[in-house]
Amino acid sequence: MLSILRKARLKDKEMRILMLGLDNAGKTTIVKKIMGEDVNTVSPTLGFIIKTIDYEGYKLNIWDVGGQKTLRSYWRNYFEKTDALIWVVDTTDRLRIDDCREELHGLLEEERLAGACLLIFANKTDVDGCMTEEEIVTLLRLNDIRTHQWHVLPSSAMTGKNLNEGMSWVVEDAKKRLFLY
Ligand code: G3D
Repeated sequence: MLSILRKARLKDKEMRILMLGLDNAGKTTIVKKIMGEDVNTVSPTLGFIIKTIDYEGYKLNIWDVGGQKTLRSYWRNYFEKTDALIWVVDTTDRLRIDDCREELHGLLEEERLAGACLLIFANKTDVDGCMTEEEIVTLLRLNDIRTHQWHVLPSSAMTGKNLNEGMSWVVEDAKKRLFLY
């Protein structure tokens, strides 16, 4: 049933994308940058924000859900009908990378996210001394992921690096899966 609904929505050229990650990773700033909004006036996401982006004729509904520890138990309320999951990592935050890995791997066990592809934005790569893509792959144990189609991209919400490339991967992957159901 879910796959039929998903198919119908893809035919309507509509996708539901959930953007998650620890707080301060840059989720809201990424959404703002993609939307062409001012990225210098971002305040922490306390609840959630839904933004609709028109991308290559697709309507992308992006849910930006707050990542503070107290809010993480609410994430599961947003899982239904998710086509793609974008996981945002702060590459300057070495102290919380273990926490970040545990939250990500926990999320991937969620049944309702089973059909979603996973894009990882290794964000804030404009900052000197940030973790490299290779470090992120190792520290988040991305090669252990067998349940989801995943892709990692170094990004910057400040310069816009790889944000369009990321959205494009998400759209292409969802389109491909349309023929698999
Ligand atoms: P969140 O929505 O994941 O909680 P925010 O994160 O989008 O609120 O961003 C948290 C802080 O990180 C913000 O700084 C924001 O400007 C900064 N930030 C986000 N993305 C990048 C990036 O790619 N590069 C750099 N250098 N900074 C980034 P403040 O100072 O407002 O807390």
